[in-house]
Amino acid sequence: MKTINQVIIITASLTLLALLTAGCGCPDNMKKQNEPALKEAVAVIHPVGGSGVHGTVHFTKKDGGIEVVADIMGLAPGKHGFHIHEYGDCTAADATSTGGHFNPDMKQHGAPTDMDRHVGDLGNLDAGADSTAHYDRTDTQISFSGAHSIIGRGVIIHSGEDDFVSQPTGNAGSRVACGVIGIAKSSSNM
Ligand SMILES: [Cu+2]
Ligand SMILES: [Zn+2]
Repeated sequence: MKTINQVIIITASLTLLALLTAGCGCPDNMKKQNEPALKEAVAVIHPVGGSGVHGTVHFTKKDGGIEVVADIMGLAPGKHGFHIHEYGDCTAADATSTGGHFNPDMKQHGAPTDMDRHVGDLGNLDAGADSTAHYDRTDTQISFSGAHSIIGRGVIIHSGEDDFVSQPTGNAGSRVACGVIGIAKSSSNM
């Protein structure tokens, strides 16, 4: 026959076990506040088909927005449309699996400096005679959180120039390279 003390100990143990197995039980917004803000993202750019176009795009949070730095090789000299597309899915042979330009606000296609533009409209890369392009500008529309978040979306480089006028793509031609925007390892160190 159990004593009162034994019953109390068993009840207390079961309560403790229940608390441990239930986990945090924190509301979601509390969990989010405890996560460090994302500072850096990266996309490794792979060729589509036999284009040979490849490189990296780094995204870094700055006071005035997100700085985008791209270094791309294997391009035909001249301008090439450079966009963030809706899906981070480069599985299709022609990269059409990335969908259209990332456009959460249902706006018109435009130049990166236009008020009326897709969030994904980053303009053009400009490749020199050596087939490489360097791009560095800070964008105020893209984000690492909320409706404009680019994390997990696609980066596409096109065969031709984005004219900033033709709808909805800028008439930039086929897709010659594709990458997926992921959280950079260095992001956790900042
Ligand atoms: Cu595009
Ligand atoms: Zn667009």
